[in-house]
Amino acid sequence: MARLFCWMIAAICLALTGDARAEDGYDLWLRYAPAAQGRAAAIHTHATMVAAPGTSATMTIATQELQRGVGRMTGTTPPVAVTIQPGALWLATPSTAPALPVRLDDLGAEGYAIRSVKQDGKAVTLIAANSDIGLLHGAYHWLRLAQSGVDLDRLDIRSAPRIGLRLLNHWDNLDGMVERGYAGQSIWDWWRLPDWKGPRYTDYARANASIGINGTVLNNVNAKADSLTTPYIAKAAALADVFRPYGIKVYLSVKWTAPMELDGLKTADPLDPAVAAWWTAKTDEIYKAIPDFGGFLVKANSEGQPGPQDYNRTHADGANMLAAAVKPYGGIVMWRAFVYAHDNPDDRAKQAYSDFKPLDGQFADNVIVQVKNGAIDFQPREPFHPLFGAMPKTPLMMEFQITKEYLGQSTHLTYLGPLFEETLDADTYANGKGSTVAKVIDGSLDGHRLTGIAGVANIGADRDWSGSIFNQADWYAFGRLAWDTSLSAETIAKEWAELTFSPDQKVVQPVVKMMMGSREAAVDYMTPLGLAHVMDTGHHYGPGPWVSDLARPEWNPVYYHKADANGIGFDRTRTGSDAVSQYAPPVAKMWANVKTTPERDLLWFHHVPWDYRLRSGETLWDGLVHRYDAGVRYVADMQTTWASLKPHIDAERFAETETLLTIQHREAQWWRDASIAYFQSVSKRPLPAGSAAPAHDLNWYKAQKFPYAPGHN
Ligand code: GCV
Repeated sequence: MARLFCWMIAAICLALTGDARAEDGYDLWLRYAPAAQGRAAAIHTHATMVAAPGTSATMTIATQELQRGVGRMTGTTPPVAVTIQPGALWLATPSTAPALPVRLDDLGAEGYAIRSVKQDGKAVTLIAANSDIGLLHGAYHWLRLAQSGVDLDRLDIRSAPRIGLRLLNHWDNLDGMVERGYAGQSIWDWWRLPDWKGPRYTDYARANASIGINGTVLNNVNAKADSLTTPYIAKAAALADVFRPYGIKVYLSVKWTAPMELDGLKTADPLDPAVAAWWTAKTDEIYKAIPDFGGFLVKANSEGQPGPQDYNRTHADGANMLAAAVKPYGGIVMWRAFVYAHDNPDDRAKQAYSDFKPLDGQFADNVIVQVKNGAIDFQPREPFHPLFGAMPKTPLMMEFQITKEYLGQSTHLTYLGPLFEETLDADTYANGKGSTVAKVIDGSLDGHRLTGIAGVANIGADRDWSGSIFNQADWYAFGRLAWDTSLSAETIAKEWAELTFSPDQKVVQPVVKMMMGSREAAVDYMTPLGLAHVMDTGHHYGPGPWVSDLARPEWNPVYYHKADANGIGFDRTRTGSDAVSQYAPPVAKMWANVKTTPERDLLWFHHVPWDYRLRSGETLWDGLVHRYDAGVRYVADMQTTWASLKPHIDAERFAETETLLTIQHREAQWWRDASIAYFQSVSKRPLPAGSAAPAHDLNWYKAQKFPYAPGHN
C-alpha cells in the first residue's frame, strides 16, 4: 500500500514537472527525440536491424549508437545481427564484405557511403567505408537523416573530409579553470584522472565523432610544463583510451621552457643537442603511454610565452626540433602564428606575417603553422589573415575561436557559422581568382597533404556543455564545416535546429532566421563598419573604447579605432601602416582604396572623416549610430521571435534562451550607448534624428568594472 502511494506521488510529480533532466541540453544534437508516428514507421522500415559482422570497439559503438538512436526515435530498439534481413542498416567494410555494391576508392580512411541497395534481393541501407571509423561517421550521418524529413528510401550519399586534422583546442588549465571559457570549469578532472574516467568523457567523444572531429588538444596553449610530467602523461593517456575507438587522437600544448623547468637544463635553445635530446626522450615517454599520440601544439614568443626567439633562433628552428622528435612516430607539430611583440612598434596586424612569411619553405614536413582567422584576435569581424595564401611552401591550418571571447561570451546568441563561412570563402587571390582560404587549408591550392583546422573549444562542465543551448550550435557548425568546408552556415543551422529542437518547420525556420542574422547584429552593436578590439580590458566583456592607459599600445582600444576630431579608423593603406600590401595585389588594391573597400571593413583599413558619405548617402557618423541601433533592434526582434515559439519549445530550454536574450538585449543597448557616448565626445556631432541619447553620461560607462568576469586568466 505504502509502495503504491509512493509510486502515485512520483507519477503525479513527473506529470506536473515533466522529466526535469529530459531537455537540459546535455544530449546536445544527439537527442533522438521520439519521431512523429508516420516518420517513426519510416525509420523503422529502414532500421529493423543493424547488420554488422565486425567486432571492433568502434563497430560496437556504431551499432550501439544506431540502436540507441532508432530505439529512442521509434520506441523499438533494432537487434544486432550478422546476417542481413530486409530493412537492415548494413554496416560493411571491404574486410567484412569483399564485394560491396558501392565504390570506396575516394573515401579515404574516414569517409563513408550510404546507399539504398538490394542485397540478395533484400532492400537494405548500406553504410560502407574503408574503416570502422568511417562506418561510425556514416552511422551518425544516417541518424541525422532519420531525424530530418529526408526520404530514407533512395539514399545515395558519399562523404569524405578534405581536411585531415579537425581538432578542438582546449584552453583548459590544470587547475580546472578554462581561459576564455564561459561554460564552467574544465571537463577534464585532472585531479582524479587517470583512475576516474567519468561517463562525460565518453559523451564528449560521441558528440565530437558525430560531427567528424578527430583530435583534441587537451591543455591551454598558455601551457604549464607540468602537463609533460609522468603523472600527467598517464592522465592524458587515460583520456586517449576513451577517445580512441571514436577516432579521436589527443595532442598536448607544450611550454617551450619545459626542459629547464622540469629537469634543470640550462637552456631551451632548440639548437642545443641536450635540449633536442630532452624532447626526444620526453616524446618517447609519451608515445609509450599513448601509441597514437597526435603531436604538439606550441604558442611561442607570444604574449609573454617563451620560445626559440629568446635564443636568437627562428620559429622554424623551434618547430623543426620538436618535429624531429615526433617524426618517427608519425606525429606532427602545430606551430601557432599568433605572435606580436611588445618591442615591435609596427601595426599588430602585420607582425605575424612579417615573422612567418620569410620562413616559408623552412619548416619540416610534419610541421603545420596554425593561423588565426584574422590578424588581430577573433574579433566579431576581421578580414582574413594575410598569411593565408602567402606561404605556399608551408601547410597552414586554420584556428577559429568557438568560445565567444569577443562575441558575447556565454550569454549572447551570436551564431558563428556565418563568421566561419565568410573566412573560409574569402578569396586570397594567391593563385588567381578562386584561391579561397578553404583551398589554402585543405591543401588543394598548393598541393599539401598535411592539412588542418582547429577550433578553440566552448566546452565546460556546465550541464549543457557550452554555457547555453545556442552556443552548442557553434561547436556543431565548427565540426560540420571542418568536415566539409563547402557546407553553408544556413544549411548547418537548419540541420542543428532540427536535431536540437524539432524537424517541424514552424520551429526550424524562425530559429534559423534568428541565428543567421545574429552575428551581424553583434558586429553592429559592438564593432560596426570594421571597428575592432574596443572591448574592455583583460576580460573583454563589454565596451571599453576609451581605454588608453595600458602599458602596451596594442592592448588599448584607442590603438585600434584611432578616433579623433577628424574621423575614425586605422589607416592600413600606404599612408598608414601599409598592412594592405601583405595581401595579393587584387585584394590589396581593393582594400587600399576607400571607395572599393566593402563598408563592413571600412574602418579596419581607413581613417575616415566623420562627414564621409557612405553608400547610403548618410554621413559616416550617422551611419555608425544607425548600425548600433540596428544591432540592438535585431536582438529585440529575436526576443519577439523566440516568444512566439513558446508553444513549440520545452519549458527548460525556452526559459533559458528567453532569459539570455533579455541579458543580450540589455548588453547590446549598453554597448550601443557606451560606444555612442564615447565616440560622440570625440566626433562632437549631434545624433541623427530618431536615435535616442545614451541612457547615461560617458563617465557612468567608464566607471563600470567587472573584476570577476569569467574566463580571464
Ligand atoms: C590563450 C588572446 C586571448 C588569450 C589567448 C590568446 C592566444 O589574446 O585573449 O586569452 O591565450 O589570444 O590565442 O594565445
